[in-house]
Amino acid sequence: MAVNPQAMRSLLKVYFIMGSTNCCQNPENVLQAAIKGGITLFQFREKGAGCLYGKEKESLAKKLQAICKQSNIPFIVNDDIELAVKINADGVHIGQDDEAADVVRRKIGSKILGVSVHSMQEAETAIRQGADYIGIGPIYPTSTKADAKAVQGLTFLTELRSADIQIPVVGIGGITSENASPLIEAGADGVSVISAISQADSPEKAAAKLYDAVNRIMRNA
Ligand code: 3NM
Repeated sequence: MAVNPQAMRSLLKVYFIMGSTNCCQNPENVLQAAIKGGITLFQFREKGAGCLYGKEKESLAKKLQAICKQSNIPFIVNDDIELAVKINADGVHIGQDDEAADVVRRKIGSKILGVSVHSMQEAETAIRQGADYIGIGPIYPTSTKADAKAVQGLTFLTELRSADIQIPVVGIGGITSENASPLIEAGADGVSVISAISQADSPEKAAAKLYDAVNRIMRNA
């Protein structure tokens, strides 16, 4: 673990994930609007048909990183540990098909480390190997990730919290401001979204609505 769990929990509230293929507008404008709306953390995830590679990918990463820096929003890189280290990102997010979390932890030092998990065993391993937070999903049906696993609803999240696993947790998959509340009630520290913000007519308003939805439940908790 490299980040104070309390600080990590606040950062997870509205975790926006995006790459160039997720946007119908210029990604820089989308990110700027999302920040205005109140996102708390950003992940650069450049994946899927038509995505950028090499120098072009790095160039977009640096532009988005600079936008995050201006507003003190930590900038996380999905999967590409080399890129994260090269541009001195604030953290990385990895899945189960990537290198083991302890190997990644050694490469990134005290940067934020997030790991996607789908079972109790994967969660325990991620925690032991130094994850700062875990991501679980898909909570609801999503068409954004082609190889997403079966929809799990709140079952796994509820199981995790009943087992008294206290690591910061964020849910992902099909989340919108309309369906975010049950997730927070079930013990998630925040929501991560791609299309709810990146495909919105107003990414700023969409981010603000998500922020309100999450905070409304947290204040009542
Ligand atoms: N990971 P949207 S679902 C990137 O289940 C990603 O691990 C998932 O996009 C998982 O907010 C997903 O548009 C896509 O549904 C999330």
